[in-house]
Amino acid sequence: MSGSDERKNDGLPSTGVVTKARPKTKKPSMYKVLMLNDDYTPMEFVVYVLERFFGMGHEEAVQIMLHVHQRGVGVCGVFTYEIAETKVNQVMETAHQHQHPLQCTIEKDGSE
Ligand code: TYC
Repeated sequence: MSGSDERKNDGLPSTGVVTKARPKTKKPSMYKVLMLNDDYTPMEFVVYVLERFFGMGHEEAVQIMLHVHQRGVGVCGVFTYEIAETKVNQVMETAHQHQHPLQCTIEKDGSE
């Protein structure tokens, strides 16, 4: 290099990576995926959605569906923003395909 900013042979400026000594250790914010009740979506369809997109077993899916049916809203899971957004999109897309008005939303998780 002999004081210049060029490599031995290629004549191009050399490149480098600047690294920070102090690693960032912040945990990502977490987001709840909420399922909302309505009067028209069949119970079996909600159970199917919970099993398919939230990896729930049948018993758990039935419990969550009944909770939403009785209380109006329930938590399907807590995820990073990108995953939560994907889950909501998958639920809304599938509900729309089947012409059900099922609604799902994201809420920032308070317990951090
Ligand atoms: N209330 C619906 C019914 O009686 C069932 C239902 C449950 C719909 C949960 C949406 O998120 C929901 N068919």
